[in-house]
Amino acid sequence: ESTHHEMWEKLNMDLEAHDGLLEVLGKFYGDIYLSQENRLKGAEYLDFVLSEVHGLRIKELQDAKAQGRKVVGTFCVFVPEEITLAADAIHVGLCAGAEAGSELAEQLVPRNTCALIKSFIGFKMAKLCPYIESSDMIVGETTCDGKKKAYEAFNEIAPTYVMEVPQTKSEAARDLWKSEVLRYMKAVEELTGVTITAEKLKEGIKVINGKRRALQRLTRLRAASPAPISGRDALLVNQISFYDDPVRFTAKINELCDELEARIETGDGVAPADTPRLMLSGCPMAVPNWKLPYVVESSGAVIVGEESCIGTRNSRDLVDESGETLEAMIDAIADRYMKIDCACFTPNQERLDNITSLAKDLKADGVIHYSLLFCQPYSHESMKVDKALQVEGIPMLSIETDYSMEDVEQLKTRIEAFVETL
Ligand code: BJ8
Repeated sequence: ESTHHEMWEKLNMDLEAHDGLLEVLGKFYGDIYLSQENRLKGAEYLDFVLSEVHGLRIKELQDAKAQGRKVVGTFCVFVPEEITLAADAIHVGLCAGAEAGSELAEQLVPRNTCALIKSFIGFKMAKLCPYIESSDMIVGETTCDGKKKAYEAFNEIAPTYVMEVPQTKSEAARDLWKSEVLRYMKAVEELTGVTITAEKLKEGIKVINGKRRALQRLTRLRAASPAPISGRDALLVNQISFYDDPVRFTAKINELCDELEARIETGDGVAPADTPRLMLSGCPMAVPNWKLPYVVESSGAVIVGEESCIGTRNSRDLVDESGETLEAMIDAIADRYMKIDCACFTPNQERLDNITSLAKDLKADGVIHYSLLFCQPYSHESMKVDKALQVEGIPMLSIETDYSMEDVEQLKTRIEAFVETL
């Protein structure tokens, strides 16, 4: 503990406020996670990583930095992790899911900004995030208006490199995106002093595909009834995928999947087989945003999937591994990332198709669409998602909320009423 404090102090964090945050989080985690019944043995890994998310993992980053490696912090699944890895750098997610610092953030961004944006700005301003402080390069992207304007403001307090993500899936958009992937590759090479070779990039692609395959395996296993893992734990797996070392993470999640397979064989689950099965869809839930899954799973339902960037949107597509030249691999990476069906794209029919087929694959009885307050892209699409699901006879409930706990009772009432109709 005391060595962690020294490390945090060196990172110029606000120790007192940070201790307070860890205490609140510890209690929150106990209530939401440790209280679950019939949890998997593999959840020990999740508990450990989460308990050391600001401790041992930051220590690992610091040790790697001492050996000359660089850390790249990101806010969006569009930043190609394969390239970061190929330059021997470490790729971490910086999105935050807690309200701490949000009031400070309102000095830099308008009040009617979504909670996810306010949270990462607030964490920086309140000196609460050891990942931001450990990052040698912070990468933003032109996705929603809220984010792209926020990075201009954020750049004043933390220099931010911005990738231009196109808004359509046209050929011209794909050309722009490929040029952005190349520009990112150059920037990472400059940062690290490492020249990315075909061999290194091939390895990066292999490692990140491995991580995605493990997550895909988890998704498939959740089609089983009774549900073998809670939605809370599955969300945590996805959240941790943005922080932990990818090779270690992949091994641990494959072990967890072995345990799930054994459970499924014996018909064991986290809830009785007749428990209504819900899929979540919409905005990403950054750690420690566990509010909605907790409310849903305390309302007589079990969550069987997350159609979100901290969920299947980040694991569904792999990079083609057949390319042997650097050029072919860059093309494969550009193509894979252009498949991301973020609501920032127009039109975005793929997302509707992906949601309906995922809901069917997971045998979901209903879908809860989740938009953060003030998130235009996902709020708009919630209406289209509702219509697309209606055609398939799958009921949907649309929820708009933020990170505050004030509406928990109200959410519970609405979700219970929805679950009763299933
Ligand atoms: S690829 S979903 S990670 S942009 S919730 S900040 S959209 S106002 S997060 Fe995202 Fe990349 Fe898309 Fe995925 Fe804006 Fe909405 Fe806030 Fe959002």
